[in-house]
Amino acid sequence: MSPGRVVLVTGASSGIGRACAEAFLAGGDRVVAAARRTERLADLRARHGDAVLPLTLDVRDRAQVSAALTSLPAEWTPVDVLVNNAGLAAGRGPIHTDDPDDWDRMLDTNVRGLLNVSACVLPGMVERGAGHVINIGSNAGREVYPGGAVYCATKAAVERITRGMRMDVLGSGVRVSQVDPGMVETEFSLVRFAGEEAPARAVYEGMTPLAAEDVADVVTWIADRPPHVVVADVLVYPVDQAGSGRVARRG
Ligand code: NDP
Ligand code: 8X3
Repeated sequence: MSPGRVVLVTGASSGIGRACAEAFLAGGDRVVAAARRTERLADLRARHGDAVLPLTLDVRDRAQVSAALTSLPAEWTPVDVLVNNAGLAAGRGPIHTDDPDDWDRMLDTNVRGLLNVSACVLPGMVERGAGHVINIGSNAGREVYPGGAVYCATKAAVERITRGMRMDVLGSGVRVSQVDPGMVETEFSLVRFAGEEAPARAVYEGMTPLAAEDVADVVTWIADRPPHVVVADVLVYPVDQAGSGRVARRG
């Protein structure tokens, strides 16, 4: 264990990101909690006080990300661990009827956003010869399913970036890992179905999905390995899932 680290979590206002923030805080780390919804971040701060630095930002906006991360208060630098978690899926329609704006949101958030944040944090890690980047991919990056072409492509891109990043920093002491969750019940499906509750709920009907905390357990376990160990990647499913679309449902 390495308590007292500064951990930057993107997408800390909900789901896996919020659970990661809570888990690192519970382990004695301090968390820079980044997302767009300021009020959610303020709630995290209210519950954990000085151990949380809320950072309102949109990972798609490179200038905003850069301004926010280059002006962190001195006591919040350097960032020891970066959890690149902010992301979303938008839509489940076939690609020929998709709204191209949804493609942009997914590509800009899941791929460019991850790069925008990494660009601000990784150079310092390499310079210091220490640090850990943990990217949240998905089983969707390892497979493709109908209605998921672009989302799956963004997560496949995350996998390529993780592997390439690990090669590029090789020898510096910086660690790069990836966690690929299967189905996790968060706000993910609500966002994917544009706020429609019935189709979002149906995704998890008759099966037991992962909880965000299950993924956070994996993320903190990876971060807590000794400095000479890098867990390259982990695929974590609920026991009711064995692949995209391969879900055991009861009732
Ligand atoms: P949630 O919708 O619950 O959380 C998504 C988080 O990402 C929110 O905190 C949201 O914050 C943040 N976010 C989205 N867009 C932006 C943006 N432009 N700038 C900053 N933050 C942003 O979903 P999950 O927790 O499930 O998703 C987290 C990650 O896990 C995603 O990368 C997702 O692809 C991945 N994943 C999810 C799985 C699942 O089944 N749930 C399975 C596999 C991977 P805000 O809206 O406040 O900006
Ligand atoms: C999210 C999991 O199965 O909806 O990455 O693609 S899935």
